[in-house]
Amino acid sequence: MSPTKIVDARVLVCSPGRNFVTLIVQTDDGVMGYGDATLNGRELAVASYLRDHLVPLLIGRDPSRIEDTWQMLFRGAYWRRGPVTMTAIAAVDMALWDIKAKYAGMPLYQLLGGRSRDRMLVYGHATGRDVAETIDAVANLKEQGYEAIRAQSGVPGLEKIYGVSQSGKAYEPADGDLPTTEAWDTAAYLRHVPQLFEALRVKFGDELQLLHDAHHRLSPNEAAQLGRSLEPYRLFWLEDVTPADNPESLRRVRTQTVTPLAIGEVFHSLFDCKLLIQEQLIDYIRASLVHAGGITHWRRIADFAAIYQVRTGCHGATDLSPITMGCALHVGAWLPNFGIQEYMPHQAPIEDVFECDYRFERGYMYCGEAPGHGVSVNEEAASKFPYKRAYLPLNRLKHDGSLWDW
Ligand code: KDG
Ligand code: MG
Repeated sequence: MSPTKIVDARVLVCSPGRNFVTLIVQTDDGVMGYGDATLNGRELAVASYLRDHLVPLLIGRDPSRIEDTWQMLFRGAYWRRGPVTMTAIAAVDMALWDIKAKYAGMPLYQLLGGRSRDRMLVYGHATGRDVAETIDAVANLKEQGYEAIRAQSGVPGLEKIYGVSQSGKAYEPADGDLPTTEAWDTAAYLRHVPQLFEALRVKFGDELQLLHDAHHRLSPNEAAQLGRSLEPYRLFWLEDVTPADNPESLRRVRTQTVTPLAIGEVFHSLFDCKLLIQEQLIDYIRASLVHAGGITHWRRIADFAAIYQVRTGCHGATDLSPITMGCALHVGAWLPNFGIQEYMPHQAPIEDVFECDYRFERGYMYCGEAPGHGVSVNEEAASKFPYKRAYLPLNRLKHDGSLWDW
């Protein structure tokens, strides 16, 4: 049986440990679909976009018309793309796919074309204030069965840096009611990173897959230097070496190093990554389902990437809710050119609010067999965790205090 119309769509903003925005769409016969709409540090802008501009368009629509709804929200707005718009559209799209799969009585991956793989390889995050601490963190993840590990470490002379927890707790970058400030020194970073990976290869040998995130801070030439200096350590990928604004930057990097490159967690659409994919300037595309228009648009990116032998490596930081993870795992189970999935486990009390049927086991994630994308929200529990303003940090050059990319 098919639903006839959407009778309710509501936006839930909650903070069980960190902020999440969720869209809940309900059909006339009571089926609920859930979509993630979280945009770290700008959550309320997406909540308003949904509440004030999209929800009125959804009420009364046929929820089975996913493609037409997507086209209406994207092309019909006149103002296209951008992170707020594309995150809001993604939330609607995930919720409608969830509803369609629930009506079909199938796990979402079946609607996409069925399984291509049994389980999804993930990479975990190892961080330490220095090389020794990072080695311990890698050893710890290895023991948990991870086969691929991203390694970040503090840089001598820099007090605080992206990816490294200062408190001993799990790293959560949106840590201030107002933005905190970090100090940056490119030369110190470029000297340090090869030493970290040298130490990791000496300790763990050749088999372990190692990744690193440069977090958008280098010029094309500096990125090329880093890529070359890391070649002896055979990384799985080097991520976000240059800011994503100029895709042409990657041409210079690509011709200078064979270290595999990944980029795209801040992309919103195929138009952001078209050139990078078409010219085969990257090996992995990192766009996420939540910020790149949901399943409907994201799979167009992935299909386009497949033609050029680019594989996926979906963003999976804690600022993406379990709903995005659920969708990414179903898509990953089907997608022929799936590469790897980032996995940063959410912290308590998130499990009081989100019920998930996916699981992690020994370095791999498994999506569940329940109809839909397998993640739902307990609205009553969510109401106990109200929104708390939180910003990502700012980054300033250590030597003169001018603003840098974070
Ligand atoms: O909100 C910003 C985070 O999602 C980002 O800093 C995480 O770079 C990141 C990653 O690779 O997970
Ligand atoms: Mg990143």
